[in-house]
Amino acid sequence: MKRLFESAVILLLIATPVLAQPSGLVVTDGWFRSLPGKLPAGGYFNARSNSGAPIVITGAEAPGCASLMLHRSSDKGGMSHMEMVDKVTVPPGGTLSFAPGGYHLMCMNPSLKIGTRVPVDLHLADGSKVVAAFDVRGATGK
Ligand SMILES: [Cu+2]
Repeated sequence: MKRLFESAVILLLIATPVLAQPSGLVVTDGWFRSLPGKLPAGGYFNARSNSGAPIVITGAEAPGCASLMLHRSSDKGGMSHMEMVDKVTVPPGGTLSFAPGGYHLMCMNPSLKIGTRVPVDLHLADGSKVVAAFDVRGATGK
C-alpha cells in the first residue's frame, strides 16, 4: 500500500507541470522576452500564494542570465521608467502578476534561445526557493 502511494506521488510529480512548493508559492505562465543582441530580457509570470502568510520574493537566478534582477516599471510624468526592487510581496491567498509595465524580472547579459525553456529559481525571504520553467519567446511575446 505504501509502495503504491509512493508511485502515485512520483507519477503526480512527473505529470504535473506546475508544482505547489512547500512555501505555498505557485508560479505559472513564466516567459522571457528575448530581444536582439545583448539587450536585457524581461521575465514575466504569475505568482499565486496558497499560504496564509505573505510570501516575499527576494531574488532570482537563471542559467541564461548573468544576473536576474527584480524590477518595477512605472510611469512618471508620462515617462516610462524602471527601478530595481529588493523584494516583492505576494499577499496571502492572492496572485501577483509580473507583467509588462509592472513588476518583472530583468535578465542581464542574456544568452537565451527563443523556443527553449529555462529553469528560473525564485529566492524567498524564508530561505527557500521555488523553481519554475520559463518559455523563451521573441520580441512580440510569441
Ligand atoms: Cu527592467
